[in-house]
Amino acid sequence: MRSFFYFAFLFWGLNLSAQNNLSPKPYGVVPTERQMKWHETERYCFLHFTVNTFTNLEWGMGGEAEGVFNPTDFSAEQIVSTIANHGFKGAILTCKHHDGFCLWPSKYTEHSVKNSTWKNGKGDVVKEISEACKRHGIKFGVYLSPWDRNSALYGKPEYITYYRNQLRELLTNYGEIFEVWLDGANGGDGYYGGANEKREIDRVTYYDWPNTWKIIRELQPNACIFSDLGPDVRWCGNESGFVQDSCWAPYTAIGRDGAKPAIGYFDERVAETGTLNGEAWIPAEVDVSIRPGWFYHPNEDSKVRNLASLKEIYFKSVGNGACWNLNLPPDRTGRINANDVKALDDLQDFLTKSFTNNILEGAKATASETRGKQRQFSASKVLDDDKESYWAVNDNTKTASLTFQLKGQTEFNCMEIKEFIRLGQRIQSFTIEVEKAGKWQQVFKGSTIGNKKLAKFKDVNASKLRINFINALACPVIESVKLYKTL
Ligand code: FUL
Repeated sequence: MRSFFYFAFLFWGLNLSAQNNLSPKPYGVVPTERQMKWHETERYCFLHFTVNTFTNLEWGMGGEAEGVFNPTDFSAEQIVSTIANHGFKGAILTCKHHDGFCLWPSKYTEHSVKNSTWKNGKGDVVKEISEACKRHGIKFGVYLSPWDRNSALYGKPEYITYYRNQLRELLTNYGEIFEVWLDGANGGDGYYGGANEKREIDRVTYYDWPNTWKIIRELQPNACIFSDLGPDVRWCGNESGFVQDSCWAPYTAIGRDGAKPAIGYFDERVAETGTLNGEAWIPAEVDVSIRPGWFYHPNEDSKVRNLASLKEIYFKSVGNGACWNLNLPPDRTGRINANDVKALDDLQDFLTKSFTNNILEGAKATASETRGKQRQFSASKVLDDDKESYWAVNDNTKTASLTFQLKGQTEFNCMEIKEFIRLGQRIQSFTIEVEKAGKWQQVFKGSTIGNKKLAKFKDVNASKLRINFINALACPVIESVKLYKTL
């Protein structure tokens, strides 16, 4: 009996290692663990809030009196519960915008909430928002503007120490941070401690970014660093709410006019598409405001994006493999305005009604080929809930198909496809077809897939459909496929 168990165990062990050897090798660059967690976050909110909220500006000059910051009914609870209750999984707060005013009582400046009228100088917006995020189980991120129009030091080497000291405060005192947002807007007119002049900096050398990134890694190893160039997450190249339908997480930034790419000075169009066979895994974040401006302005209360616009952004960001960072600017009371909440209600209603019923549940999946004829790589793996299982084909196969037989005729108009991106982004083009009277009819033609593709097409009624993977950089490896009838 003992030897039976011994052999059974040995066989199981051999089988396991054989399975590992059978898996496809990663193709090109792949995401880190911290980037995988970021991909799963999918959508989160920006909170633009500072003196500008009260002065009606987008970019404060830096000389604003601290007393200007005085929300009449600030509620971190209202702000964060609004975000969490609408399915957003994180919040990134402008702890300091270009005007230099700090929403926390920084030790390194007098230009902060500690000298404002709000809560008699005892308030700390960063603390309240971060704690509300914890209570609601969503992630918290910080925006700390590199450009500081208040600081007399700006433009001098000493400013870099000042900036890093502030970053240390934010990354030490407010719990786990999921993203550090580094803005590319830089240099120009400002108050600068009363000098009131124009200061330009060298975008390539001034900030010495690699050494600042080291501080972030040391203090918050799980935080993704966002900037025009990454290193973990890249700006999508526009503030209008999209990446291109063909979008790679792999990315090689290109400089402008033959110069070396720098934060604040690079070719934005490449950021919208990423780079086929790009040199690093740096997926795109789509940051866009729910209103025309980033900060709250009373005259924009009637200009909040409607459902059609928010839907479009969802499909063109999350549905093209990016994450969506939607800005909700708190108003002068210190809350999210009712008009913005109404727009979020409409969006959440649309998402819930559209994406709750996966039509492929209970369907049968078959494939043109299964890697090594092994069950672990079979077509059915795209239908299970296991994020680590996938359908794969043999190494030399670049063209393959997955066919789905539904239980009966059903109406649908949207397919969600996810590549198993831990092994790299591979698919370059695909089509979706449905069977009608024994003939295949194309309903969608797409290019890249990556972390998630939402392929949206006209309503169609069918019981059989297939995805043709037409071209890929390496053998297709597909984690999951879902099918919906969206509103
Ligand atoms: C830009 C800034 O200049 C805007 O004010 C805003 O913060 C946006 C998210 O990034 O670069």
